[in-house]
Order: sequence, then structure tokens, then C-alpha cells
Amino acid sequence: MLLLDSYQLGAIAMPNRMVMAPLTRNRAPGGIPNALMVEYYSQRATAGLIITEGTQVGPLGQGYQDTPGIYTNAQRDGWRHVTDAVHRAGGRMFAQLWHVGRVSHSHYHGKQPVAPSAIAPSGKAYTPDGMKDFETPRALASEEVPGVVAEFRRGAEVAHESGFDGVELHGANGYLIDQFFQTGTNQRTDQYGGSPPNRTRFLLEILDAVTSVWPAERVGVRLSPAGGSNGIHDANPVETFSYIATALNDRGLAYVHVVEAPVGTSGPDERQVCSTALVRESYHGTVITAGGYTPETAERAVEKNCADLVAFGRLFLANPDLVERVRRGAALNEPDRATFYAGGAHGYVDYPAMG
Ligand code: 8OZ
Repeated sequence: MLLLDSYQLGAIAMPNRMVMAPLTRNRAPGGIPNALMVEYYSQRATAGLIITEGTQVGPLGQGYQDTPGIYTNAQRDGWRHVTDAVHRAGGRMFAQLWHVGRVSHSHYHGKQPVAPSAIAPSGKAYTPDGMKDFETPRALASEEVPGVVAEFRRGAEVAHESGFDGVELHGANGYLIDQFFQTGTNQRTDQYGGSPPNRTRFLLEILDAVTSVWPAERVGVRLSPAGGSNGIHDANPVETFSYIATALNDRGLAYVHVVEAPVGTSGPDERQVCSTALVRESYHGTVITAGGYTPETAERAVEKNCADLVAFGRLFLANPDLVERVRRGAALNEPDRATFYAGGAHGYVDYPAMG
């Protein structure tokens, strides 16, 4: 199977083409990675590459309960235990750097959430006191943007000090970077709004900052041109995302990682835009595709050269030994949705490996 072939990802030798997708799991009380997370990630070290769950780069970047951060010394020390264990188990691991922007809530930090424009998402925010109406965010002043870029740089530095192999920028699923990309959330009239180049500027400034810490070949970017999550939409997603993908060409990045379908849907069939094909046309480096793939549909995606690598979320969370199961053609454990975000060990570290 092509999925089980090795792949050279910049400086990183992947033993197979199966990536563990970033998965929010809400198991980091206080935002600090802990022993349970060490166990969870190291159980999955046979993945060609593990991408961590989203890790907020600062307090205002948080939008969900008990997600880990990547900006304090305690968080760094926690992550160091995770990366050490994954490396001891033979794995490779990138940290996903995340800022939720308008999807945050004052509950988490006592402040008004920030975003490109003062437009609230519809629907409700997750807080430990239950679902609450989203607050209208405050539009970042032009002069404040470099401060947010600096938070991503700090996240990149902490990731480096924590022993990760690289970082991925979360530019997908309606969070802050995506809020800058898309016209439904970006009505700015400064250099960060208007044309596709202006809406891409925030990402490129973050990339400049992060690649001052990491070589570009250890930096990836995640995009979701199909939209759909957190109320994100764009007047012309094909134009916007073709521009973004093209702009990433000369950056020497590790990869572009494409979410093929909105979170929670059953995969490529429900797509609004064929996101991976759109990116593949414009971006000439390594492409990872994600979104409800089975081993069979993933194999076909690689065979047809739709993507170089395939990320699996639900299948990796339910099958710590997913790679070996695919190798043997063995049955897969079913993911249990009730424990995805529930906290605790159950549904996290107790999915069995094959005997
Ligand atoms: C599900 C629940 C909470 C967060 C994303 C980080 O959509 C997420 C996420 C997914 O990228």
C-alpha cells in the first residue's frame, strides 16, 4: 500500500504516509500538558507524523475548556515530557499553534475576544458553565496586529524549547487566521483587509515570525477552503484560497494541510469546494489531506496523487496502532463520540491495541 510507503518531509523521514490529525481533546486542566497526554500521544507514535491538538499561543487564543497552551514555562515543561515520550517510542511530532479569535469567550480570560472585525459568530460558545451566547469581538487595531504575531512567535519558541520536530499554523476551521482570510469575518479597510493579498498578510507575517525560529521545512499550514466551521464564509473561496495557496509556494514549507470537509461531517462527500484539489492546483509542495478518510479512500487519494499524505483524526484516536492495523488489514476500533471532549482517561488512553 502507498499509505505504508516512507516519505521524506523536508528534514523528517516519515516511515509511512499516515498522519495523526490535530484533535481537540480537552484533557489539559490549567492548560498544562500532563501524564495522561504523555500516554495518549506516545501510544500513537507509529503515525508517520503526529500533529498535536490545537495549542493556544496566549490567553485570548483559548475558546474551549482545558485545551493546552504553548506560552508559559510550565506548559513548555509539560510538552517536553510529551515529546520525549513520543521520541522514545520512535515517533515524530509537530505542535499546532492556535488562536481562536472571535470563537473565544471572556469566561477564559476576562476580556473581550479579538478578531479582524467586530462580527460575532452565530450560535453558542463552549464554557465550563455551559453553552453561552458568543460575545461580539473587538476588532484588532492595525497597531495591535504585530502583538498577536509575536504571540505566534513565542508559541514557536516554546515549541522549539519543548522538543517538537516542527510546528503547524492553524489557519483553518474559522479561527483567527481563517477569520482574516474570509470576507464574512474580515471587513477591515487597512492593510489586513480587502483584497486577497491583504487578507493573507496576517498569515504571511506570522510565517515570517515563526520561520525566524524554525527552518521553513519544519513549518506547515492548515487551511479549510470548504469553510463550514464556526460560521466562517467567504464571498469567493476559490479566488481567496487559490491566492493563499499560491502565496505559500515560495516559502519552502514542510506542507500545506487541507481540511477536506467541515468538522463533524462524514468526509469528502459533503464538501462544498473540492479543497484538496484546489490547493493541489496552486501549491506545488507537499499536501496533506484530512476529513473522514478511511484507509481505502485514503489509499485512493494518494494513488490518484490528490495528496502526498493523509491525516486521520477519529481513526487515530480510536486506534493507537492504526498503522499496524492497516498493514495487517485488521478490523478497527469504533470511535466513541461521547468521550471525544469529555476529559479523563476513558475514551482517551483505553482504546486497545491489537494483541
Ligand atoms: C472540535 C472541537 C473543538 C475544537 C478545530 C480545534 O475545528 C478545532 C476543534 C474541533 O480545528
